[in-house]
Amino acid sequence: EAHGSAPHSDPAVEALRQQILDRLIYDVGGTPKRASPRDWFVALALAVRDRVVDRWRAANAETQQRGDKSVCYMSLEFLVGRLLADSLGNMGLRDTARDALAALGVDLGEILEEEPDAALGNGGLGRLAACFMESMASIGVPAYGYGIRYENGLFRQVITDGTQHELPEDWLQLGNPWEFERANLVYHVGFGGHVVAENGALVWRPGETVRAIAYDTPAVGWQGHRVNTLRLWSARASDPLRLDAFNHGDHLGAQADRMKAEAISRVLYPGDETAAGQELRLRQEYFFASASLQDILRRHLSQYDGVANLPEKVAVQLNDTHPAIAVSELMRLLIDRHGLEWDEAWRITRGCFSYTNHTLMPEALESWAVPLMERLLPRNMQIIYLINAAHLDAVRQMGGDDALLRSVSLIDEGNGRRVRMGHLAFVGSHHVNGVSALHTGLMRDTVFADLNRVCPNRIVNKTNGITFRRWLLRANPALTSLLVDTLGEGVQSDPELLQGLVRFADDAGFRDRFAAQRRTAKERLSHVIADRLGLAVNPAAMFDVQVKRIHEYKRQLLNILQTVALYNDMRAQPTRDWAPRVKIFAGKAAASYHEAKLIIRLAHDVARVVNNDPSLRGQLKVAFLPNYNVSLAEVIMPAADLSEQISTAGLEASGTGNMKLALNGALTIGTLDGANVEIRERVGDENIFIFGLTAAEVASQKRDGWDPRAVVAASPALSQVLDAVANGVFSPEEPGRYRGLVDRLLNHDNFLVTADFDSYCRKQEEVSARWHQPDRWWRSAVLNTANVAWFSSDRTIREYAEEIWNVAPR
Ligand code: DL6
Repeated sequence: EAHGSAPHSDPAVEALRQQILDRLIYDVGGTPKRASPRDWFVALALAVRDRVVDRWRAANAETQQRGDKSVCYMSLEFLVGRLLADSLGNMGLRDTARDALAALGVDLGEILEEEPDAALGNGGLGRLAACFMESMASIGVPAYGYGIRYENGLFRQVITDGTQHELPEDWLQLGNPWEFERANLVYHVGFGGHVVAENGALVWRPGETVRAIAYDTPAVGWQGHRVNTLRLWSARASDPLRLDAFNHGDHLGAQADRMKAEAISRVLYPGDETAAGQELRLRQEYFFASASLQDILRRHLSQYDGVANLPEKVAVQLNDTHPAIAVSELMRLLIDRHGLEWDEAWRITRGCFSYTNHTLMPEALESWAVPLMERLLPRNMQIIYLINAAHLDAVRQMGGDDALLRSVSLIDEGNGRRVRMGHLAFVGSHHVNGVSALHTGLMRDTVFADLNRVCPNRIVNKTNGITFRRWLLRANPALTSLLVDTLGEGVQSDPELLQGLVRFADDAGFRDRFAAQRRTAKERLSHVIADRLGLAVNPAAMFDVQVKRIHEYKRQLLNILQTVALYNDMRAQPTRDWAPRVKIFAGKAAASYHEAKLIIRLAHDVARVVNNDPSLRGQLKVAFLPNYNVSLAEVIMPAADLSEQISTAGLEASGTGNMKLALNGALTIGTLDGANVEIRERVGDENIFIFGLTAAEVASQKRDGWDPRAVVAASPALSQVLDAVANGVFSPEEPGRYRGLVDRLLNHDNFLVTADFDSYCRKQEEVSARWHQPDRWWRSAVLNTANVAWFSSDRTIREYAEEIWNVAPR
């Protein structure tokens, strides 16, 4: 055989083997003898992509031919992670690829590790967008995901001496075999300049124009059912080089325009503490909104005579307020470029858009200073004023008083005039949704109460979901094979079949098999902990896991303080039969979020003391795994016994890690917050550990005023813990390191850590007691997996399709 390996007897394997070799030789330019694992990864990815492309073309052609409505999911974030395992799994090629590579002397597992994560998102919101892309393809909803092709995704977290450092994540450094650069799909996006009257019309003359170039990545559905497009925009300068300046020796200045334009797609979420950072963020939002809408209109007009039927053919979902400027931009394009009258343009705009809210935290509700908008997007600002005038007129006609007008206005007059992007998205959409039942209720009752009054019935709920293909089938092959053995192959396609596990929950043999698969996953995670931290943990111990962004409202601090309390108790009562635990943390703090970074530091300081205390005899370990990303999540989720979902009630919109962990059989300890409420409804009260104040209690306690010092004084355990932390027991080299942190708790405690502490510790005692009864523990674990099918993102997408988008899955 020409390339030094023999043909395989299975024709499917042989075909793929040959295709991989061809790709290696003709695209990568390698030879089998000298190919690196990275070369093999690229060769395999390209071979798989070839097969995906045929389905992709067919799906697009069919949608166009039938005139089906499609969804445009606009999101500044798509936290995709790796794609090779996903594509192989969904195309049913995993075994074939393993054998084809083996025939070439290459190990598939090793090759999969070569792929860098596409980390084009911060956390839940971005990962939700990625799960939705997979689900839309899987259930046959024609869709485009629109976003930005950031050269640097979410930063790489490096921790030295407990301190987080942010390094650039250079995922494109070695190229990206999945994407197609569409050099012929280029749009111009303007910034700045002036609006002038010409021949009775207003014309925007931008001061600067940036080109948006499309990069397409196929999004493959389950069993290759459908392939959709993730279209990400890259920014290029219109004039990359000022040749005169260059020739006069100003080599850097000659490229300044290029740097400025390309900065738009350089990094995900540029720091916005400076005015320059804020402006860059707004440029990103407008750049991707404008390019995406121009693309949508171009595609529509290539098929239809006009834009009147756009709402029948396209549903545009705004993922949070980041793309909200699209509302005024579509108006601008329809009026200025396509010559529509205002009313018709507004009918089309409102007919197309719907908006998802992902947070009620005041600091996350976007607004832009009017002067910045006027300078950067002068025509859009005019249009926003006009939308607002019409909107406020309607409210006035309904009898709205000044207070109501002020509250529902798109312009916040209270803080130096700012455009409220949530209001713009709300007013420009036919539906607005929250992401869990509790969150949607709070939207109606709090932040959007007045808008809800003037636009009744616009707010609906769509509880989040996760794709089971990635978070169960791929992440947890051991559990999946047990499920397939027990419930049949069909369970991979139809999560409702998981219900069939209920009757096995009381079967001791099954529970043992369930626990045994868990053990496999825990051993794998133990190796990762040993590799990355040099820490030996016992896979038989309870793996108590909190993995998510580090944020005060998510209350990693509560977990750390409970860890210290447990540490104190274990030392005070060394002979008690403690449930051995490994406390596992992972997550990134925003670069400028000092309190969150201090929490990371505290976790490390506590870990150092606890992990080195021989008196515990290994009963308690603390591991903070650095650089949490999708790939690491895929290792942690299957290995967790206890899932920490302990946010201050009312503040976590939904959570999706809670769903991933419950699906893999972890028991939740949590507050009645976000989707925890709905998880409890499904798994049953006896299979979840709920503690703490409810959202209503949190609100009334804050309203009535409360004294955290009194709460601490009444809790001996908490007093002891805070004393130790404040006095440098965990930071002897800098005893005052946590004094400020403890003072903040005693004086303000905005996230009610002290208020929930005792209730949390009592619940943790119940958790330990349950761990001592393996029959009961594993029964609960099985019932978690059995009862969470509803949290499949296929269900979420079906609801969006039917109730918001009016799109028929095929
Ligand atoms: O909806 C996805 C995800 C929820 O599960 C989380 O509860 C929520 O915190 C997150 N929201 C954001 C919004 N951030 N901003 N802006 O990430 O959305």
